Amino acid sequence: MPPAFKTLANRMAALAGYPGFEADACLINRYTPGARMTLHQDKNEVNYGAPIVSVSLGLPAVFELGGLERGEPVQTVLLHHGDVLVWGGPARLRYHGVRAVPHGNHPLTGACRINLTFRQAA
Ligand code: MD6
Ligand code: FE
Repeated sequence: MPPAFKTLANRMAALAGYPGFEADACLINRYTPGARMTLHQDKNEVNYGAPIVSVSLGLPAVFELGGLERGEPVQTVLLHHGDVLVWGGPARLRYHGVRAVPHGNHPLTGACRINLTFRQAA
């Protein structure tokens, strides 16, 4: 992982109230217009004590944040280029997803959205 990415993720987690966070994994997803991610829980890590740090780049997208059970109502957050969302603690296993990315052209990424999701997996 590029050191600048790790530093960013660790600092954002600390700002959000997770000072011990040490990112050791980064999933990168590229969304073209129309692509979406259905509601899910991030359950692949051993360590649910650590938060998820999500960095959005490029085209905007509507992020959905549900509850701890599937079927609970969702809150929506519009994520723009450069936004960082951190969820952890009692929110760590909340269902979440991304609605279909709208058509558009971002000056830095073109016709796509890129999401970097940092975790402390170990
Ligand atoms: C987002 N991404 O793109 C949210 N989850 O804003 C995720 O929820 C996600 O990108 C698991 C694995 C990769 C992801
Ligand atoms: Fe996720």
